Amino acid sequence: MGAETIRCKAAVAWGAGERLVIEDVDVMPPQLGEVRVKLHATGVCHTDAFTLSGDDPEGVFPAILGHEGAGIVESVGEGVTSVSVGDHVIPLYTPECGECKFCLSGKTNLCQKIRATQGKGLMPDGSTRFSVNGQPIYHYMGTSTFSEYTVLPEISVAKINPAAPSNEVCLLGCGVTTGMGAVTNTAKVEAGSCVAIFGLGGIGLATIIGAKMAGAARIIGIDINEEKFPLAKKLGATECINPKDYNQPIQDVIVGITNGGVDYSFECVGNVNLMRSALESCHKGWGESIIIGVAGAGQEITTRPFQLVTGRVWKGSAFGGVKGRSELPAFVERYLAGEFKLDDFITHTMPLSQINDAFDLMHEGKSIRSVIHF
Ligand code: NAD
Ligand code: AHE
Ligand code: ZN
Ligand code: ZN
Repeated sequence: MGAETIRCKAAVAWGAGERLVIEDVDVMPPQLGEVRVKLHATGVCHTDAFTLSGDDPEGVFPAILGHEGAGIVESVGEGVTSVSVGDHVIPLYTPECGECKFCLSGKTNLCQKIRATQGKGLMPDGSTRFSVNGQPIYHYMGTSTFSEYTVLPEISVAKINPAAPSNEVCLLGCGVTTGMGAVTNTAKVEAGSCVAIFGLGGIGLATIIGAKMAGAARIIGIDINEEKFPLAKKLGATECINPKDYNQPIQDVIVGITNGGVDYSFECVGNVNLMRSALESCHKGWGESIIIGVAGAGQEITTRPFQLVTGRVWKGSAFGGVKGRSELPAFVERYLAGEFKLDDFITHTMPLSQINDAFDLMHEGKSIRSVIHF
């Protein structure tokens, strides 16, 4: 007999700018090529707050947000072959079908197989698996991890070592992988490099870990909240600076203290002015700036084209350029082997019923990551 609809608790975003509401949500069984996952834990990433704010051009409501989860496969739909009931998985907002033009290119992790429907808050067949009292609720980033149960396409889960603790490796579903991957997969930072990291939240701190692992000689952390500095230094920042302490543009400060600019910079905030600063902090001739932060609808980046003519490079990175199904399980193994820690990121834990606190803490600058446990 096939799986039944499950009624469970989920945090529903009914509208932009509203607080989430814990609802009894009906979660349909997984359909062809889909799996239903029981979440054990989920982190709260700034991108969830970004979409909830109404700034995301792809934001649709009502929706179940959340994209940084870990859990176990509860049931599988017809035709599913790569995962089984009981497998431990991390949901992927960047799937990996292995057969689309993007997957086959060898140049990107941005699988496009289901991107169109995912961006509309729908499953690949154009419908939704969530409802409240019969009203359909949209999915989010193909993952919707702020729910006790969620449904995902099979290509949107990475099977991981069951020994990994979900309450920590959920952070590999977005923040930590994004920062580490941006260093190794996107920038390909070399040993001895000089690196500047703008924004020392979950993403920036993971970028510091990646830069230290890559052997960067100098890692400059930049944030307007100095409470972020001690952890940044513990993780590997060689110095931290607050742009508010200077009466000249922060890029001029960085160029001045680095003998001409950094080899690599990373924007981990989502502020288009800071993206310009990050680019212009780069060394003439070769410096590369990686945009990780997500900016709102209508925002655009600017710089003098001369900055690029003279050799600086602007790049972007989504999920750290990491292919989820083929590369993420190895991140879990490296974590289990003790190569890097995740507990430093977890400043708060709470049950789903208190998820709004996680957003408040983020906006107050008091958290790195809040982890919701189910
Ligand atoms: P966060 O809120 O934890 O951290 C943001 C940090 O930026 C904070 O420490 C804050 O004090 C700092 N900051 C704010 N304004 C600043 C300024 N003007 N100058 C310097 N520092 C400033 O957020 P997070 O979860 O680390 O996410 C960071 C950004 O990365 C967000 O835009 C998020 O949407 C984006 N993101 C992108 C990807 C991707 O794949 N590209 C993945 C995850 C998150
Ligand atoms: N929907 C937004 C863009 C949001 C965005 O850039 N998302 C990142 C991941 S952020 C994770 O915390 C991403 O992966 N982008 C690639 C993609 O295909 O969405 C908008 O501006 O429309
Ligand atoms: Zn995220
Ligand atoms: Zn693909």
